[in-house]
Formats: sequence, structure tokens, C-alpha cells
Amino acid sequence: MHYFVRRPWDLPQHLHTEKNVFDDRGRHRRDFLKAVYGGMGGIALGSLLSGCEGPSLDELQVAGASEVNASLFPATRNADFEYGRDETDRREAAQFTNFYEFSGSKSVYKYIDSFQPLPWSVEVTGLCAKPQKFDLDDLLKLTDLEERAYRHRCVETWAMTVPWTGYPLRSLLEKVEPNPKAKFVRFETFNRPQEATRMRSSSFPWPYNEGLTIAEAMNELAFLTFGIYGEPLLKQHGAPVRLVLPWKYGFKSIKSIVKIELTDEQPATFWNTVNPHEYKFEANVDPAVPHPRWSQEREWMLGTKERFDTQPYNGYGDWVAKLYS
Ligand SMILES: Nc1nc2c(c(=O)[nH]1)N[C@H]1C(S)=C(S)[C@@H](COP(=O)(O)O)O[C@H]1N2
Ligand SMILES: [Mo]
Repeated sequence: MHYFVRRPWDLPQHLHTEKNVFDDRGRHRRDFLKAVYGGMGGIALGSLLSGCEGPSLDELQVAGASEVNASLFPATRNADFEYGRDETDRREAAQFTNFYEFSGSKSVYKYIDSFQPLPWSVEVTGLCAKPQKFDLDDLLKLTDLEERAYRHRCVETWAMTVPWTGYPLRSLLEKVEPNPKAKFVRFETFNRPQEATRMRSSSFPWPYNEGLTIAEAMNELAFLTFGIYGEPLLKQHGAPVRLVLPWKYGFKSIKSIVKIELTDEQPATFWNTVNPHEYKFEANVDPAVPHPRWSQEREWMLGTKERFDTQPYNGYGDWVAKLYS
């Protein structure tokens, strides 16, 4: 019952802090807004704008938080996962993203105003006993949300450490009761050329899609994600629901998912279709296998530019190495 009266992303930032934007149905809403905007908004806003170079928070679409059940955020941190290094600054993460539907640059936040992520639903279909379409709210309440501190490694060698909110993908897949014939899972992003200008270009195989083996999809690490930094996902991070697969290169972590399909054949995937030589279906992080155009031995962190040695499976071998032996 705790919904915003208007979509946060429909309004400029300054309006969000005014009480009259919200009705009086509960303190939750205002508390949530404090949570959403308090960290980077409020006092921090002034110092950020005066003290730092770069885009304002408006431009970063901090206001792009999803219109979701306020009482669910922030979720409890799962102590099984640690970064092993410093957490990436949320502002650095918000202004350096890959979302090719909107831009080929990292400044996706400049091009994402037009994206309207609500209402949203995800169809789960294919080789299963109970194919279903889930509304976002049903998805959010399917099981308890938790927060996980994960390392993220893009194939381009940049890396970040951010807390995601969600639950294992397995929890959703089990609801539809996969058939034993299901060997792969295919994921698809929205197809909205009106909202995402680059989808008008026929030089890419839109919509973005990705895939996993069923064993990968059922692995504890595969995380269906609704939030980042204790708040609903910003639009540029793949609102309102995306995948996060920390042992694979970032392009596998598909954003803004509308469809999940259980299949018996390895599905075509976006980057593998565009350039099969450079982007493999499996795409596990591996320092020993160079990208055809660069080494994968080292990685650099968003924000600090600190450099680290790349770890096999991005350091998650204890969870996933068994899948590949
Ligand atoms: N639909 C869609 N999902 C996507 C992408 C994309 O362009 N479109 N980019 C991928 C890449 S290359 C990376 S590194 C991650 C980046 O997630 P972030 O921008 O939230 O850091 O999203 C992945 N998911
Ligand atoms: Mo990436």
C-alpha cells in the first residue's frame, strides 16, 4: 500500500522533497523518501554540488528510484558476502554505466529521462509446469529481499563494489516449476524504441538478451535484483528489475528484464551475436584469457581508479567453480 502518488522520475529533484507531492497515507512514504534522497540529497546535496565537479544529482537521475513497496528497503545485509575492498561511491556508480539501449557512452544518465519503467511485469515461460506473468509488486514480495555486497567486473576492465537488493533467481524459477528438459534460461530486456533511442538503430539485434545454463541460473550467486545502495534501482542501473551475476563479465547481468524463458537449447545472446569472437556465451571472469583487444589480467575501480589483479571467477570460485569442472 505504500506507493508514491506520482512517479519520482516524472518530477525534478527539488519537488521531491516537498511534502505536498505526497499524500498522507503513511509516514512510510516520507521515511522512504528520506532514505532515497537523504544520503545524496539534503545536506550532502549542497556539498556535492559545490565541492565536486561533474553532473548534478538531478542529472544522475537519483530521482529515478522505482515506485515500489517502500517498506521493503533497505533489506538486511547477507553476511556471507563481502567486497574484500572499499565500496564504490554511489555517485560514481550512477554516472558510469553501460546501457546501450540509451547510449554508447557511460553517461547513460543523460539519456534516460524518457524511460518509464512502470508499470512493469516479467513473464516467466517456456519449459515449466506453471508459466506465469508476475507484476513487479508480486515479484518484490515473492520472498524476503536481502542485500549483498558484490564485486562487479565489466569485460572492459572497469570494476565496482556495490550493495544490491534482491533474492536468488532460483526463488523465482522454482515458482514456475521447471521441466527436466529445461537446460538453459533466456532473459530479455524491454523493446521500446520510443523510450530508448538507440533501439531505433537496426545495427544491433534488439532487444538485449542474455542466457545461462540452468545450473548457473540455479546457483546461489545468481541474484535477481531490485535495488542498489539500499534503494530501488536507478533507471540507469536497470530499473526496476535486473540480473546480477558477479562471477561473469558484466554484460551477462542483463538490465530491465521483461521475459525469462526456460529452453532446451542455448539461446542467442546480444553481445555474442554482435561479436562472437570477443564475447562468449559463458563469459566467466578469467585473467588468463585475454580479450582479443586487451589483457584481462588487471582491473580498475570506478571512482578511486585503484587497480587490482583480476581473480578467476572474479573471486567467486568457491560458489561456482564446481559448475565448470
Ligand atoms: N539491457 C541491458 N543490460 C545490460 C547492458 C546493456 O547495455 N543493456 N550492459 C551490461 C554491461 S556491459 C554491464 S558492465 C552492466 C553494467 O551495470 P551498471 O551499469 O549498473 O554498472 O550491465 C549489463 N546489462
Ligand atoms: Mo560491461
